Amino acid sequence: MVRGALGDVDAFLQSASDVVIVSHINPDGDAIGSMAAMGHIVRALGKRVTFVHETGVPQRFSFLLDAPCVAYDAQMNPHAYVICVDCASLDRIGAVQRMCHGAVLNIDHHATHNYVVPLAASTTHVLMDVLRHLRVPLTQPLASCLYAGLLTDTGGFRFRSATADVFAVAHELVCAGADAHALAFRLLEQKTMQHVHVLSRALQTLSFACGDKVAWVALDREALAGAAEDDIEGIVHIPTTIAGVHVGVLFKQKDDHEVKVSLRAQANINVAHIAQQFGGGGHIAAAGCTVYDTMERAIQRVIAAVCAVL
Ligand SMILES: [Mn+2]
Repeated sequence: MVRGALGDVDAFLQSASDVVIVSHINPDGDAIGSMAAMGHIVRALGKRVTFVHETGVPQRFSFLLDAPCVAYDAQMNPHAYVICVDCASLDRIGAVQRMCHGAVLNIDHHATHNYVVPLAASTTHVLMDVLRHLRVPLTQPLASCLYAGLLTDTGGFRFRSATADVFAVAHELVCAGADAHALAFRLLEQKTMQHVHVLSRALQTLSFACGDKVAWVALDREALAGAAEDDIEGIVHIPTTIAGVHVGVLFKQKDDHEVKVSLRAQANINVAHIAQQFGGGGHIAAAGCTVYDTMERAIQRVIAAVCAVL
């Protein structure tokens, strides 16, 4: 583990009496789990907390927060003390940036901020160090929030980030009262009705190319109507996790001539290179781009580019 400046956290919290806590747009379980956990930590130190988010909190994560989260509006007063959690950079908090008029503490596991542990599995994993340092007791509600972030950011302890250290932290959190079964059900297994509708539409379009080494699904605007970004979460895994498939692709139609493409590689294939051909980018095994063309043509062009490297 890399040690960041825990002294920054001290200095910030010593001078603040009233803190705004915020996370990134399209929040995931780690974002909301970290906001909620940070809320518990700050309150344990006798300070006031306000949760703010650009778009509000997706319903399935809202049970983690023990106080309402205010959806940002431009009339809101600037604030002297803002804590961002799970944000690789400040612009990830969207319009809430306009509220930051003073000290900003950024606690994350992605990049270089006030306090970052880049090798940590989740921001809530990093927050374990923060609460130990501040000698905040690990209560049951706090343990649940921390566990929620660890669980979701490791894909249910399935990703490479699920190290022995992660299981040691998970053990500590379950001992402190985090309900592993209930949290796994609510955060990983339970689906929204919208998700199931989108999934059903996606499966109807499941297609293969290149000797079944490429699989793709496509969601047109009608299939996406009423679905939030969170409802589409995980759909790209459907083509990608089929045995024998090397590259899985999800096409999402945004407009008549605008299609968002997500590429995932199972084998040792660099899908970032393919996304770059269309002006996008990403990682070797997970990349994306936007193709300004009709759905039909976008599918043709991207699948041809994928098949060309197989
Ligand atoms: Mn995270």
